[in-house]
Amino acid sequence: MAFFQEPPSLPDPFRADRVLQSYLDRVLPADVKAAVIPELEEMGELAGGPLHALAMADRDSLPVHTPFDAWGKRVDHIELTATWKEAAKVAAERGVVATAYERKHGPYSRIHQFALAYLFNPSTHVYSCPLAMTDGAAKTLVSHKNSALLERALGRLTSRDPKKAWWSGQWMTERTGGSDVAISETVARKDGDAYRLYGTKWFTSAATSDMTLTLARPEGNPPGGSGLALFYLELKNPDGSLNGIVVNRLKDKLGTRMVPTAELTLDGARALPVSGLGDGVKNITPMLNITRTWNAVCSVSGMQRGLLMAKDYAKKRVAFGNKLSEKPLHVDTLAGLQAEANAAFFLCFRAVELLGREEAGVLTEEESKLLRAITPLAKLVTAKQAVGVASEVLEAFGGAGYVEDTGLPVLLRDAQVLPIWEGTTNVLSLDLLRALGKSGSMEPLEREVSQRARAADAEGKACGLAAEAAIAHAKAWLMGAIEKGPPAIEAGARRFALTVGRAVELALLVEHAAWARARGDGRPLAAARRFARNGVDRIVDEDLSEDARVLAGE
Ligand code: MFK
Repeated sequence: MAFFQEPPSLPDPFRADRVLQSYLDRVLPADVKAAVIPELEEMGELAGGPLHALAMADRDSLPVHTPFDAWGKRVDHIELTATWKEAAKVAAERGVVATAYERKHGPYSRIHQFALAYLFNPSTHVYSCPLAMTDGAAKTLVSHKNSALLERALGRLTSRDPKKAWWSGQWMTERTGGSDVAISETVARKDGDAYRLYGTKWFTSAATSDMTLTLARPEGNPPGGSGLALFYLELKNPDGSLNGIVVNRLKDKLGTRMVPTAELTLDGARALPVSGLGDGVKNITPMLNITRTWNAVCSVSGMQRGLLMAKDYAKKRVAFGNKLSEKPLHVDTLAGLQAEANAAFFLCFRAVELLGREEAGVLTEEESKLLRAITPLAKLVTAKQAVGVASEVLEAFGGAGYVEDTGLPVLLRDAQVLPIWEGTTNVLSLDLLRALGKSGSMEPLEREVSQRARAADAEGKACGLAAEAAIAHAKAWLMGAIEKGPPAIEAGARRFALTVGRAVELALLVEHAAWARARGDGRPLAAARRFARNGVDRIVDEDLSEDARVLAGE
């Protein structure tokens, strides 16, 4: 009889996720856990069942932009995919954003919310994008205490009723650049009690949202980020027509293909200032810090999804006489990846924990400095891990990982955006330096590593010492670079950030390993050891600038 390979199947992503379960066991008080776990079980069943089945069946669908109706009238209708329509409904009903604002579990509410998002995300073809921006918009309106806008939008952004729920966009990028936002060209002209915006937004994710936050320069304002203002804008007029917005086209992207990313012209879009008429870049940072946290959560959940599939497949696929799960080299390869994913999980959820504490009003001053630094760190480190792990996951399937109708290549395509949007690795490495300089976050980071590392038991001690050594090396490098001047600091900023981030990851893993071993679970220790051997310290002490110059000039 001809051979046909049994395909991989996705286990229930909550029940199969021992790291998430063990983490929740450790950090949540019993009453919170009792309330949260049933919701996560339900989300796991949905994400591993009907949502995953729909996402697989709908794999090739794309959003479709219809610029004109049959009679030539400009309509700019964007039709979403079936997966996205269902994801919107489930996200509202299950409170994937709302949970954070209902705050039923005080400082643990963000853990609750992001655990839901973590399970939901990989079965939705990146519906996490509008959710992240919606969460970021809600947070930004709350931060700026604009009572009229809060009254108008907050209840909708955090609604559990799919018919009432609003989604938000985040329009920052213009043709002048996605990183250097301060040189944005959009202008804002006063019109009665509002403003009219004129300009082009070059990458607007989820252009089908109900509202957006965006930046524009009020006429007469000076150049630079402080001359921009933060505006609130609803996409539709009361009669359903677009609010001075033309959709020029949807982007044709490598991944996130269900996300309707549009190039827009703003031609008199009516908008309201959120917080004064300046400091736009600074005023939008609450949104950036939320979407960056989402990015980290989605990086980790994407890695975990790929590994669940690869491990399932390894138990089925036979080569050279054995299952892959019995092949030492395959097992060794997957172990290295699992260690990366586990370490990333703890860094990401540490950022989530601190955010929840901030919102519950219990964050200490030290934790506040830590949160400022850990947010860009978690985003930049986990995004890089997500791309590396996704690439290896595809390889673990051999040729099948490269074939579209297995549903596997999308894991890599969708991972590749994670180090790009919401601040590239380099921009976030520089943001970390900004946080260290401005908020004095280096010592809190060092203390974070040493306190966690010192929670190690005898078996984990060597890993704890490796984490402490790496962060000490990073600090020593920074001190030396400061003496050499800005070019030396900037050239080494990525290696510095990756070292600090990986040191924090290892220390958090070591701490959890000690807790888990005391309860008979040796797996986190195995992950910590393996992660330490994958390499934590990326610092290079030699001056590489001459090599860099020579190679750049090739
Ligand atoms: C999977 C889920 C994720 C889904 C997301 C999906 C949606 C995707 C949509 C997008 O991709 S939107 C585009 C995202 N764009 C970015 O993330 C921008 C990247 N560039 C930066 O982050 C630059 O660093 C920045 C634009 C902030 C640089 O601008 P400036 O004007 O040179 O900033 P400057 O002068 O250093 O900082 C202005 C102020 O903001 C300073 O405060 P002060 O005025 O009090 O000194 C900074 O300290 C402060 N600031 C900057 N970044 C901050 C911050 N404060 C807190 N947190 C931060 N992250």
